[in-house]
Amino acid sequence: MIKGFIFDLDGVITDTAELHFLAWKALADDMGWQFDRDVNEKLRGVSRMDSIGIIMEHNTVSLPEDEVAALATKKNDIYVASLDQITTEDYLPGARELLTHLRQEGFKVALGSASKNSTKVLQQLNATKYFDVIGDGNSVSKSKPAPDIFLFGAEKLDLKPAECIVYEDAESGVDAAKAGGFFSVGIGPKDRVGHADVCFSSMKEATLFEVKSHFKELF
Ligand code: G16
Ligand code: MG
Repeated sequence: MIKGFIFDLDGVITDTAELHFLAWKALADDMGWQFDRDVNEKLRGVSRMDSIGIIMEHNTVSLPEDEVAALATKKNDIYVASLDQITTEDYLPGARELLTHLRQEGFKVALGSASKNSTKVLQQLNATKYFDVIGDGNSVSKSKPAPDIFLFGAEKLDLKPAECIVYEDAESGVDAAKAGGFFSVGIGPKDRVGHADVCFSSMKEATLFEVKSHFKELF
C-alpha cells in the first residue's frame, strides 16, 4: 500500500539548476577554470563537495582540502544570495498541483534533497506547508546514490520504503531510491532516469492519476 511520497527538490519541485550553474560559473571564471552547461549537467543531484570535485577534475586542478572547502563556500554564498529571486511562480509545471492533490488525499509527504539550502528554497516557493518532513543535505552524511536520505524521510514519516514513491530527476537519485527499496518515478529523459519504475518527461505528466494507474495494485 502506498502511503507516502518523497520528493527530490532541484529538477522535481523547482529548477534551481540554473542558479547553481550561474554560481559555479562565477567561481570558475574567477579561478580561470573552464565550466559550461555540459559540465553543469554532471552536477545534477550531486552534493556540493562532489560537484566542486567534478569541476576541478574537468580542469585537471588539484588543491589542498581547506582551499577546496573555501571555494565551495564562496560558490554557496553566491548561490544563496541568488535564491532571493525565487518566487511562488517558480514551481516546475505540475509540481504545485501534485503537492496540493497529495495533501487533499491525505498522503504523507517528505523532501529528500541533496541540498543544504532546501529550507530557504521551500520558503521562497511558499512550499514548506506541503511537507511533513524535510530531509536534505543536512540530514544525512552519505549522499545519493546511497539511499540514506530517502530512508531518513521514510523513517520520519513512520513508513516502510515499500510504502513510499520517490520522485527523482537524477540518475544517482533513482539509484538511491532503488537501493533503499522504494518505488521510483523518474522525471526526465529515458537515458537519464529510464531505470526508474516509471518515467515521465516532465512533472506535468507525472500526476497522481498517472502514477496511480501505473502502480494500480499498490493503491
Ligand atoms: C541539488 C542539486 C545539485 C546540488 C545539490 C547540493 O540536489 O541538484 O546540483 O549540488 O543539491 O546543493 P547545495 O549546494 O545547495 O547544498 P537535489 O538533490 O535537490 O536535486
Ligand atoms: Mg534533483
